[in-house]
Amino acid sequence: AQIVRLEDYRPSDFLIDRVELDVRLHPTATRVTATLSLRPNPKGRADAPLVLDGDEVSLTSVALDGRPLPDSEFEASPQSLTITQPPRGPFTLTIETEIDPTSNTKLMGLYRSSGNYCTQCEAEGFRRITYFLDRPDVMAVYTTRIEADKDEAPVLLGNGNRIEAGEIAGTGRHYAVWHDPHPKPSYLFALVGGRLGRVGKTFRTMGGREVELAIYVEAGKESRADYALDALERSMRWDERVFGREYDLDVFNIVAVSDFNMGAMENKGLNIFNDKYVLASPETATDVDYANIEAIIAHEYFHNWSGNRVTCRDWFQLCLKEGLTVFRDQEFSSDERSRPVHRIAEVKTLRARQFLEDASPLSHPVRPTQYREINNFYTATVYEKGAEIVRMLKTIIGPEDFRRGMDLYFERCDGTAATVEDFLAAFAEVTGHDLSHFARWYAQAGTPRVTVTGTYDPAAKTYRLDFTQATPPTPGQPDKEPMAIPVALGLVSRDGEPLQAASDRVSPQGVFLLDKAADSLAFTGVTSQPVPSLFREFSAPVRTSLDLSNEELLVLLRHDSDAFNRWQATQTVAMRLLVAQAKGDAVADSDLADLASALCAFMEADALDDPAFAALVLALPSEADIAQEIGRDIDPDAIHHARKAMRRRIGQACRETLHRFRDSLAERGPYSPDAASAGRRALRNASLDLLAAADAALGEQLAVEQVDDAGNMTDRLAALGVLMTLPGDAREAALARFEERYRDEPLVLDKWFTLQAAIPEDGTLERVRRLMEHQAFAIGNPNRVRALVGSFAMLNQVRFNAKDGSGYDFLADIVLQVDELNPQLAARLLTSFSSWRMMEKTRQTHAKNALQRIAGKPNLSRDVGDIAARSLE
Ligand code: BAL
Ligand code: ZN
Repeated sequence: AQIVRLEDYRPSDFLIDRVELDVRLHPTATRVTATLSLRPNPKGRADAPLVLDGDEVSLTSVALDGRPLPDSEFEASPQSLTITQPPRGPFTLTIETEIDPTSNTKLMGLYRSSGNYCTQCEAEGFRRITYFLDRPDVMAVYTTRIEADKDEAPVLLGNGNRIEAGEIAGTGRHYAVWHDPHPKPSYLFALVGGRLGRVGKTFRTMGGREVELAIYVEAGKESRADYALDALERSMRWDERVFGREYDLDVFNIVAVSDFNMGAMENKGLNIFNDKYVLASPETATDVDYANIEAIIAHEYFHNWSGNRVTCRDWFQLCLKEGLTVFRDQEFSSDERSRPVHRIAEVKTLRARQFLEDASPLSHPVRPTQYREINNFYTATVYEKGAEIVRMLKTIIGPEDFRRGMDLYFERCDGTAATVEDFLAAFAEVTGHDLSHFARWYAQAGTPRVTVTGTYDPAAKTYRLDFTQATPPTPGQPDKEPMAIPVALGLVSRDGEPLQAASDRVSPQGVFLLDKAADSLAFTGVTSQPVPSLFREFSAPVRTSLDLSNEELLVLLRHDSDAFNRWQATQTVAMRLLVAQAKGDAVADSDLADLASALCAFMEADALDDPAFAALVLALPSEADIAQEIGRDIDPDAIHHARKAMRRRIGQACRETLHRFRDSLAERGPYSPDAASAGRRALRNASLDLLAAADAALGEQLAVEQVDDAGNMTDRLAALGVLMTLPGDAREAALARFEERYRDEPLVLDKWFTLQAAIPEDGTLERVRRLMEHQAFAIGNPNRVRALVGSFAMLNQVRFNAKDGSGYDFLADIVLQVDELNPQLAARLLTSFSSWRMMEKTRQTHAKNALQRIAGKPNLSRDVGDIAARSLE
């Protein structure tokens, strides 16, 4: 397939100022008339033909300035429409096309979900609706007339404000006209037509304008959108307060649909959401679901400025909107919830997804320089590492200059399609800093490793930290330059007393900038041998090697003022022991005992001060995290056994405390999704999990009781999850009761699919195959496929990586099957092979065979072909 390169970017030869669309919705033959006001781009080539993009559209007619064009003046195929000799001044082009939304299983362009019409245009879906200059630097003002059968689609929504609506007498049809005054790229276009319920409220902006907020959902589920509506209002208020950003239309609509490739989409004034990230009730959604809804509602809303008002020049700049907007939604959630708890959750995700990607053949820079299929670059690297870059920038320049830089960026780039350089220029200007070295974070792939050693001189009362950094080779980048790494740090005394140490290379905020391959930092006035607390709040997306003993790390658990590092210290100790055990190295029993007793002591002393934090401390690194840490010759079975044994050990050691938490944290009042209540549930359920690891019979009894008696989905699902680790009739009976109870709740049955797909037992693959026949499963629905097949591949380390290759073969079969319907979904599933080269030899061979079988299949989509080829490189 053709490779698109950043270095080949050139401005469009034509611009489109206005778009008038007339869309007559029909299940299989929707007619679209697009009237485009075009003009040559002064920055483009003179004498160039006009080449519009298309994808599976069928042309009915084309007219130029009202004159129907004869065949000799244009060339049309489903992929493009070329006007060979366009005028050299402004002109209008009227294009009539026909599309079939019902057979659109790719869920890109205009398609149907549960009978409703909806669109998804990012990245290149608009060209599946009409021929267009489908690139983000072509920004136009859109007016959209939508017409539909009144019964089939009583609700008609478009971008911007509704300016007209009416009936078409005698036809049973009606229409609405929507106008969006803000110029936008085609990827932000959206329309919806369907039978939908609505919840809404009025929001008054900081400038005093009234905005009608509304969320549309499946009729009968309106009350489940209340939390999302509340989150939207809080997001709007927060963006005014923290970034000074005000909303700019009279309405803000959100529509939830059940067939959606992504989490949600930030179309101007008309966000379209995967219903998983809108619908919630205590009976159907967990605390994690509520937190995700809050974060994603905020994320899409924040795009109104970081993405829509300022958009991307080209798709290589995707991180410009995504990394920045993830950073903004993370900050929002941290302000609404507990900052350290949220930071730990962010870092867990970053390591599980982005570090994994960066260590795989799919590794790429935050701003890639080439792609075959842009859909494959909506990655953890672009999103999560992209957010870390913005966070580091703020850490380095400080919060005041960060805000001034953001203001300048929004002001200067408003209404434009910008680049990463434009973003950095705003901060360089307000600070006077040269950010060219820092910019390397966008260009250089791979996770840097920072190695630190500390030396104490008691006579001189000095302490020295020696740092080195190195970034491993990644595809296309064999040699790496040093990065600009902010190290937030402090020194902790062993007895918990404050240490008055000074270093002139550490900023007043406690940040040292490591920007060379090796550097040292000296502290004076250090009166006792300290323990360094490095990368506080995870100040940079790096791996670290520290020469600290387990004992010293456990000092941090007790005494560090930085909550993130208290958690990190425990994780590091647990990881060391788990890796050693999984590799078959000798592990001293006393080391295990020390970890267990440190955890028990921590729980006795501190857990109830912040139960959410305590639950995170109790959670051991996942099997996938351990595999990543080992990095080569991985045996997932050995990892599974090591982790299971450590859970048992901790459960046994802390049994009494865990029992006490079960009682003292029991739910008293009605369910509330707030962070403090969620934290108590998290600790209580983490206690159940460890108790069950220590005593299966007791665990089964407690878990069965909780599955049946729980007053909310969080507790019910947590208990059912515990039962997944305990084979037997009780588990199967609980699963059957759960299925019966939620048989009409697809989003809840997804959770039921996921739990079963992750069971680390021999029979799981058969179970997954059986569940694919379940009435609730649908191969065309991304949520169902991800819940069952995706969870098997991503969560079930033992069975997906089965030594006989059966897990890989299964996934390959499904990827090929899904690819015929929905290439984006298929390609996403296929990324679960990304760490195949780290496996031991037998598994590697099976994985390679499965990948080669996929790569060799004729007529693969570009999405799957690209991932398969890069995975094998
Ligand atoms: N722009 C695609 C969905 C999102 O990141 O918001
Ligand atoms: Zn986004």
